[in-house]
Formats: sequence, structure tokens, C-alpha cells
Amino acid sequence: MGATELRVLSKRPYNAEPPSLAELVKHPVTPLHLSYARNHCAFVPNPDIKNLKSTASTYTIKIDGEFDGLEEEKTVTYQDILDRFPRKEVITALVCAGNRRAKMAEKTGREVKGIKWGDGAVCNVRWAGASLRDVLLSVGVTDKAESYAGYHACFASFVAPCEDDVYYGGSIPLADAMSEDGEVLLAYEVGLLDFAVVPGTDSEVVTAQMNEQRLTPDHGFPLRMVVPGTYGMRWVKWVDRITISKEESPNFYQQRDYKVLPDTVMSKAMAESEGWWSRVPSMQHLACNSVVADVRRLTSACPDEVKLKVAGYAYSSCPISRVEISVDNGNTWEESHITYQVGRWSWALWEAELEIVLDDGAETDGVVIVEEDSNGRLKRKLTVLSRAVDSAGNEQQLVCKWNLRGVGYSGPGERTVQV
Ligand SMILES: Nc1nc2c(c(=O)[nH]1)N[C@H]1C(S)=C(S)[C@@H](COP(=O)(O)O)O[C@H]1N2
Ligand SMILES: [Mo]
Repeated sequence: MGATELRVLSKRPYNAEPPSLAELVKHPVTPLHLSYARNHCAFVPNPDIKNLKSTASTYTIKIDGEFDGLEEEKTVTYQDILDRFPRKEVITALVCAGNRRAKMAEKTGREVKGIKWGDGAVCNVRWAGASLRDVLLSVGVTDKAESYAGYHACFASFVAPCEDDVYYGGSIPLADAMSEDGEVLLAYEVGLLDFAVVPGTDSEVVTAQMNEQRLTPDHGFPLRMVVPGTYGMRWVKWVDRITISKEESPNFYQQRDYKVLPDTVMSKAMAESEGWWSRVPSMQHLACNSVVADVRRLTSACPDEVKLKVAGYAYSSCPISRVEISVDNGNTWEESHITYQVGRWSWALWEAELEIVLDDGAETDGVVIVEEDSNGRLKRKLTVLSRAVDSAGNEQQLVCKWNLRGVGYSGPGERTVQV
């Protein structure tokens, strides 16, 4: 189940997104068959998911680095992660930095390098695992917040070589990794199916449901990083080494990818020869963003009155405080209704109903006359825009510049329909 229902953007590496955004936003917690897949390695590692005993005894994470308490390399097994640490849950959005890349190409009229993701490289998932902070403390990392500045927690997966490097890696600031409310997890479960354990159900059913929740290989089994509020490329799947370092991860995907290069950097050759990769910071925290996922026409008594139901999603690195929509090209905005948002890290789903009176034949901002049909009736196109504001006051950009890799597109959500 699952993979076949996604729209496949590339087979090797396997990259796929949900075929319908309208379907995606029907589910507050994204089901497995609608969760995008993003891989830089030609094949998904194939650990022994059926034989958990052997996985538990053979799969380990090595922890090392230049930090107080880590003088020697430490080893933590999969079984340790399951047994020795409290199970923590977090519902959080997972967003690819390339989400909306196709929109960037369309809006700027310029070619961008990378997989042409639509607006579907995003999902909202309930994860469970051990807190990274608990694990790092257990191996001896000192519990002194003042000492974290300037250090990074580098995550690596050596199980599969990647397109541009021999392993996959990425890092986050150590302060984020150790933050008590950052909720960074070494996750072993993914609650892609939003079920409730009904009291009184027999244990077999519950066990079946629990098994359903185990991470699938393509989403990182046995263990993956979950880093709420940070872009997906730092959520290293099949993680098998954590290194505390004064430098960010040396991996290609930290150093020479996932950076918003200035719009004057026109080619990879220019980025290399002018040293841009080391001059531009790595992308980390999610920028405020929203998307119009669905626009449906409701019945209306009067032919020149258009009633629309609009729905979409929004996310940022902190909760969304409002999402506004516009049908006049951004001249005026009205607030939508947030229908779902939980905790600090989930996405927000939003909806709005609109009534638009079409002036006879007039071409207003955003309402474009397309053609007259054989009965002399006008066919018009209408564009609905969205923009989000988060609880820290960050606003979604109204104009998002081009960048070579097409990452971090956060121009307004936009969907055009015929009315
Ligand atoms: N080991 C490994 N981890 C990885 C990747 C990868 O290619 N290899 N891709 C990253 C990227 S770019 C994203 S957006 C997320 C996607 O997670 P998903 O495939 O579970 O949706 O995983 C991240 N973790
Ligand atoms: Mo990504």
C-alpha cells in the first residue's frame, strides 16, 4: 500500500508526493499513503524489519565528538532506545526545503535546479521515540546550556551512499538538540494512521495497531531524527552516528546544498568558483508558508454571485496565528478559519467561504475574463491567494525571489479556478 498512490517524481532515488492537495488537507494527520518520500540514495536500505530481535541486537548508534563527557565513542543499541528512555510523542509537520519548487520556477519564469516538487512535499505526523536530549545526557554530554553555543549535533547515516556523497548527513545547533522544549527525537514509531486505542479492545488488535505504527523502511526504520520546526533534510533517516562538533556536518547536503544563494548566482559552476556555498548560511528553521490546496464552488442562487469554499495548510517554525486569503491579487485580505492545529509543531489547516459578485463584464484585479462562450456568457478565471502569519509575528513573503536550487519558496499560496 502507499507508494503506488503517490505521484512519483523520480524512481531512483525514490521521490514522490501526494497526487491531490485537496486530499492531503482532508487529513489533519497525514496517512502513510499520502506522505511524501524524499531520498538522496538510489535505494532504500532494507533492514530486517520482520525480525525485530535481530535488528534490536545488531542496530546501533555511535555517539562521539569533541565535547565534555564524550572523550570516548559511545554505543547505544536500538533496544536501548526502546527500553531505557521514556517514550515521547510529538505531532509535527515534516517539510522538504524543496516544497513548492515548481511554483518558484513558474512565478519567476526561471529554471531552478532540482526535483520539481509541487506543493505536496509536506506532511503532518505523530512520531514517537526517545528524546535526543535524554540519550545525549545518558552518554555523558554535560547538562550546561551555556556550553552549547557554537557546537552542532551532526547526524549521519552510513547505510546507503547518496547521489553526491558517500553517506547522508546533516546537523542542527547543539542548543536545539539539547533544548528541553525542542522535542528532538530519535524516532522509532510513526503514527501515520490516526487511530485511538479503544479501551477494552483485545491486546491482539492493539499490537496490530502498534506494528502499524513502526517506522517503515522508506521513512527511516529503525531510527530517524525528528526535528520539529526544522526543514526535512536534517531529519536524517536510518541514523547510525551522532557527532558533536564545532563545525556543522561536513556532509554535502549540509555544506553545498540547501542554501538560499543570492539571485545573482546563476549556476553551480559560479557557486563553486566564487565560493558561495561557504558564504551563505545553511537553511534550518521553517519559514512561514501557506498553500491553497482546494477551491470548490458551492451552489449559489444568483449566477453572478460565486460562492467558494477554500482550504489549505500553513506551517512555520512556531504556531500559525492566522491565515489570510485574497481574491483581488493581494489588494485586500480576509481572515480564514483555522480548523486544526495542535501543540507547538503541527501544521495548521484552514478554511474559508467566499462570496464574490462578478461585475458584468468588468475585469477586476484578480478576476480575469478568459473568453465568451457560444451563448455570450463570460468564462472567468479567479485566483485565490493565501498568506500566513506566525505567533512570533513572521509573515509569509508576498514576493519570493528566485534562487539556484529553488529551495525555501514561500511566496503566497495560489490556486486558480474557473468561475
Ligand atoms: N539518510 C537519509 N535521510 C534523509 C534523506 C536522505 O536522502 N537520506 N532525505 C532527507 C530529506 S531531504 C527529507 S525532506 C526527509 C524526507 O523524509 P520522508 O522520506 O520520510 O518523507 O528525509 C531526510 N532524511
Ligand atoms: Mo528535503
